[in-house]
Amino acid sequence: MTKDNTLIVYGVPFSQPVRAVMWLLILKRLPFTMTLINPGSEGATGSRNPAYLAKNPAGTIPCIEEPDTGFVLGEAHAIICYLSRKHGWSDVYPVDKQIRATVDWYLHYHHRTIREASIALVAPKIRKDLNIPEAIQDTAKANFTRALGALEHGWLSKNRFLVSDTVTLADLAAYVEIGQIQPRFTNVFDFSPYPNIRRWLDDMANIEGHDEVHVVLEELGDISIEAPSMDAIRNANKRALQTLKQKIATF
Ligand SMILES: N[C@@H](CCC(=O)N[C@@H](CS)C(=O)NCC(=O)O)C(=O)O
Repeated sequence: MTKDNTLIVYGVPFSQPVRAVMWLLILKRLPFTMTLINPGSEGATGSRNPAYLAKNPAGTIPCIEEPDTGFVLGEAHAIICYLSRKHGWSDVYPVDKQIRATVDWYLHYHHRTIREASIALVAPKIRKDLNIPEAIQDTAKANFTRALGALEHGWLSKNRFLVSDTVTLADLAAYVEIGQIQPRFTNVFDFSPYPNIRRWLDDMANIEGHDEVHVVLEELGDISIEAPSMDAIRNANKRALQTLKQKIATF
């Protein structure tokens, strides 16, 4: 890809599904530029601004754009599968039909289950604008913990990673949700009853790109006692963007 045709990723580093896309791109060393789009905002750089809605009518991040073709794609899992198919990244999205289908199984399963970690534990502190009712937070927490049990006693009791003994797209998608609530980051969940998950979290922290993608959480720190200020969130995103730029420059 020439410089002008560098892939554009719309989003902010704090967003979980944006992190899944960024992590894949760093792991595979595909250069990209991030265009900041603030979730939920109607302002000029907001995900609910008409200019962005024209690209992604759902008004969500992430979204990618290929400048050479003008092709635009939303939904993190559609994006990571598309990029993996396009570039032949068969290590993370194996061509074996059954293994690929199992990765897809997890990616579909994720949405109302593991993804609920954000609604239950993180968004109430970070996205005050969403005003998430307590009943919804409770349901999300129940959905999340049931799914975490499925990972603990099912998927991760059979393999080192979710689908096999090597990392796939399923692991990246799952970690951006589960990893964020660990004591080392936001510290809002107790993992002591989950030994397989703890082992997997440690393994995932050694995967290329983990540290750069999670700078935003390191900057934000523990949110278990006090919700971070808007300034702290903004600064964490800023610092994360600098790190990403430095990393991409090394590709
Ligand atoms: N299923 C979507 C979820 C994307 C999503 O929920 N993103 C959030 C930020 S983490 C967002 O854009 N929210 C828009 C809003 O709050 O209006 C995906 O995986 O891409």
